[in-house]
Amino acid sequence: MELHAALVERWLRDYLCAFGFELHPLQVGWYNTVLQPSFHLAYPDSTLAFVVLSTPSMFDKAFKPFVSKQLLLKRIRDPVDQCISHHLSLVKEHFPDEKVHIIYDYEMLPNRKPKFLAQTAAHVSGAAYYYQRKDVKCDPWGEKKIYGVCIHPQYGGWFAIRAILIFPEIQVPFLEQYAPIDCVTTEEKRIQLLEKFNFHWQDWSYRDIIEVKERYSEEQKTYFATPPAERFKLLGLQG
Ligand code: B12
Repeated sequence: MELHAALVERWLRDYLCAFGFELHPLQVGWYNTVLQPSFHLAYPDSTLAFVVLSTPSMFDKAFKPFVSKQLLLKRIRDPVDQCISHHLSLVKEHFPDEKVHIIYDYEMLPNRKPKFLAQTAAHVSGAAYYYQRKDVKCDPWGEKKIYGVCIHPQYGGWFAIRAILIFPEIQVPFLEQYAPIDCVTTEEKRIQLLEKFNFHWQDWSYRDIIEVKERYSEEQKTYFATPPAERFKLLGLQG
């Protein structure tokens, strides 16, 4: 990787990892080539980008301190989203001479399609393997719509894909691409995974499809199982 890009990555890693985030670099072209044009990100192929994941420890390392410091959270969005945008805005401020475009997982285009496909970005950056229906040879689902799911080699399904950071002025034509680790290898397990993610996602079991290093605490599970509108109350903030 070019020196400038390497320095940017080093700073981002040092800053974000301390808060329980994980970072994976990619060229925008890797993402665009697997997608139809309507989903393309409009940057040259060798543009540097990073996928940002939150790992289980983000809740204690970033979210709880963030909430305790906020006297008045803006009520327009989920507190977790606010915490993440707080940290990523600080990233932007750290690079005042650099253009940094941030797209969050929840951002939609006017046609209601997501601005970026988080799972595809995670897969092409090597962060987490994206298991899709087409990864199963003989599938049992007939006409049903089956959504795909990413599995992280260390955290299984206990993580979220939060954003993509794009540095339009940094080109990295020699960035090395790493394939994501295929950790759900058998047909049987892949079917089980997609069944769980699509039809039983609320019992959390898809997240444990492989042995994991760390999962969400009971406190974090309760928080995420609470509908967004009621989360302010759960945090003891005005509801
Ligand atoms: Co949701 N959801 N969701 N979700 N959702 C996201 C997918 C995401 C990534 C959010 C996040 O992490 N912040 C996570 C998944 C994490 C993971 O994969 N480990 C997530 C989760 C966790 C959930 C829930 C469990 C609820 C929750 O806890 N938040 C449930 C589970 C599903 C269920 O209901 N049983 C859930 C539900 C939903 C609904 C409300 C149903 C919708 C529709 C789901 C869907 O379409 N997949 C939903 C949405 C809309 C999203 C969101 C915002 C966009 C997904 C989307 O519209 N994709 C994403 C966040 C994001 O991406 N910004 C979260 C569009 C479709 C067309 O994309 O199926 O991947 P696609 O198809 C593309 C690929 O196949 C690609 O091309 C296609 C497009 O042309 N492609 C590729 C083609 N060939 C190839 C080849 C390769 C190698 C690759 C990599 C790609």
